[in-house]
Amino acid sequence: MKRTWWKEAVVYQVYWRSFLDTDGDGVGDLEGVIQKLDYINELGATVIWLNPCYASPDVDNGYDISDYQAVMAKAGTMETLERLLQEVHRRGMRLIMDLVVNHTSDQHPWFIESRSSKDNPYRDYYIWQSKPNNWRSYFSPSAWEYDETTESYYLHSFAVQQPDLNWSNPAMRDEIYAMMRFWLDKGIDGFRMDVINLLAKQAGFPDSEFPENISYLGNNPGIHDYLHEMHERVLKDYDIFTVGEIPFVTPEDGLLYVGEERDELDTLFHFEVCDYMEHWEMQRFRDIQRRWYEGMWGRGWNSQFLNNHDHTRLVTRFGNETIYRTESAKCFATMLHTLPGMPYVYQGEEIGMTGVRFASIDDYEDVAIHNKYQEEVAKGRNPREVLESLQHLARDNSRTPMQWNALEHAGFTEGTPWIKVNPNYTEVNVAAALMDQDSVFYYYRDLIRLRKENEVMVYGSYDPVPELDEHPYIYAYYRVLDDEKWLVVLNMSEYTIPNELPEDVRNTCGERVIANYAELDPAAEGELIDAVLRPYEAAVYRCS
Ligand code: TEU
Repeated sequence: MKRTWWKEAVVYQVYWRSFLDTDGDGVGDLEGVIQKLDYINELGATVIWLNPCYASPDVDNGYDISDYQAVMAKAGTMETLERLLQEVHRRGMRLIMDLVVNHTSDQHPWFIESRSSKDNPYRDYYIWQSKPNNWRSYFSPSAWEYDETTESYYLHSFAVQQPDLNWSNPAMRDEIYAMMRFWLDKGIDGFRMDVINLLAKQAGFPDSEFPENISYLGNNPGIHDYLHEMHERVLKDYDIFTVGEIPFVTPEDGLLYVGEERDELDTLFHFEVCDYMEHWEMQRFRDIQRRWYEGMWGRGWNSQFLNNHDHTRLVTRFGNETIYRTESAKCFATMLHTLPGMPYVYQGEEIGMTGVRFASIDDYEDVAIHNKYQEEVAKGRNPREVLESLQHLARDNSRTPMQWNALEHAGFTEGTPWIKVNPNYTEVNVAAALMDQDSVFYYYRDLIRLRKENEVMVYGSYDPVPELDEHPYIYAYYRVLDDEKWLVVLNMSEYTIPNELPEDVRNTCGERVIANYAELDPAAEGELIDAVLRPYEAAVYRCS
């Protein structure tokens, strides 16, 4: 298997607007990221993924770009971004940025030109039809918006203010490739590619037969031509890595995007867990891991994450944010960092930050929840019930400000935060974590350090312990590389349960490498030492 620097990476995702505000406007900024690089470096992350900071009207928090080669004023200046890149590299880390080229902002000059007349040279930079089909957008009932000026409808897979680019137009593609080179020539180390499989639309825009009338297939015809061209025209000329955000794909589909011989992308986020599992489902998760491992291992590379800026925080969604917040945070961290594929740490995950339940829809900031709330209330549904139905998975759960300390606004800003701080910041914050040797932070740091020192965590095979492969709570698997064999044992529940590891396994895999509970004292516990797994107990053993 080909070894590369990025396969060995641990990526830390910085949602800069919620990371640290240094100019008092209540919004995080790039200067704030620079000021916290030593913190990220102390954690041990090797790559930083920076969410979009390009010029934008900010309808969708930077995912509606009006100038790909300028920096959004609230984030800082091009000089700040260049200094951030220098400071990241000076510490031996790398920086990847978002590539958002399925759509632009409706304020992008290209779209302003395109909508001005049917014969404008930029008309076909976007997708115009004389009538809509039944496609839904992610953020509204229809993916089509009527435009008076040219009496036509334009496609927007997301907000109305995010018109889809027409990737069948080579002139438009040329401009995207030039923009990519602009950033790569500055020295960035790759791209996270926003909804990259949506670039190709189904020919003729047929009505959708899918649930919710979504239009997206995992592999629309043409998508691999575009990505292969992108690789040939840009990507192959740089020592970078690319991760595609690719919803709606099976492992077989996924391999078409990231297969090592495909010359397209390097790795991907699939969303079989985060788009479809509202709460933890052990057997379903195991099945997903098995299919993606069997479908890709040795031929393509997977990514492992359980939250990001679009998905609520993992301890709230999948773990236990009340009684066992730190134990479950460490348990899920052990899983993410020992499964095959590269792990991503979303800011705040490393201190066990939780989701929120704001009392009013007015406390939420995300265009997605506001559109959905209005759509549902317009149907006559009870507003309180609608809000409660949306809170669990609301994207704002992960967008509340980073909790640096127990001071006002969690030390995030000296102004008024753009979004409310999670009220638990007085207990859950970085300052408290750094003073507690048993904190989630130091556990993440130890996991990441282990990964750097042990290739088995990166390149080892993944073999579930057969006797436990259907256990409702215990998730146990081996990672094997050459003569190094590790055993991972996780109690993915809030219960103290019998440890059903087979006797011979316990006898041959007894050397603890890392664990989230102190080892039981053999003298005090006698035979009990192996008899139980405590709530969210996680341990990694070296096997002889
Ligand atoms: O999200 C894409 C997105 O929302 C869907 O693909 C769906 O959420 C997916 O299956 C992942 O769960 C990206 C950005 O991450 C998001 O912040 C933007 O709002 C969106 O694209 C539009 O650019």
